[in-house]
Amino acid sequence: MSSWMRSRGLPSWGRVGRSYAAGWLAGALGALAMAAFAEAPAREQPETDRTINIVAERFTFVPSAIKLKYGETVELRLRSLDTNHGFAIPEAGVNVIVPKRGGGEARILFRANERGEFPFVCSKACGAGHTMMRGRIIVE
Ligand SMILES: [Cu+2]
Repeated sequence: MSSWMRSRGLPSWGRVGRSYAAGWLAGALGALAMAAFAEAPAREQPETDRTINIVAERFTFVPSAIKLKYGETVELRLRSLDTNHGFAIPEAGVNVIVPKRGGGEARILFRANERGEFPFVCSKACGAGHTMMRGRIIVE
């Protein structure tokens, strides 16, 4: 069992989709309108450049500092070694449940289309150290 979620903030598929639509419209207005139309690919999930596995366990995420290159697209796969946790990237509008041990993984597509640091936190109360359970994505 896994849950897919598209982030809605800046580093997100939503942004990718709008950029792509804008590019397609510009092409359709040009001399190669028919060619652009014929070659417009189906809207599928873009391929990811790599997968990053993240393990959640009271009260850490490992790794807790994830460096990405500007422009790359990654799939974050999260699994828990104990109880249910949450994984939220507030600035990207991401918030998913990381199912308890044996319950599968949560998957998130993240496009690094903005430089900077994007903190992430556990968003599901998981015990005494819950508020210390955090990390950051660094887009360089
Ligand atoms: Cu927690």
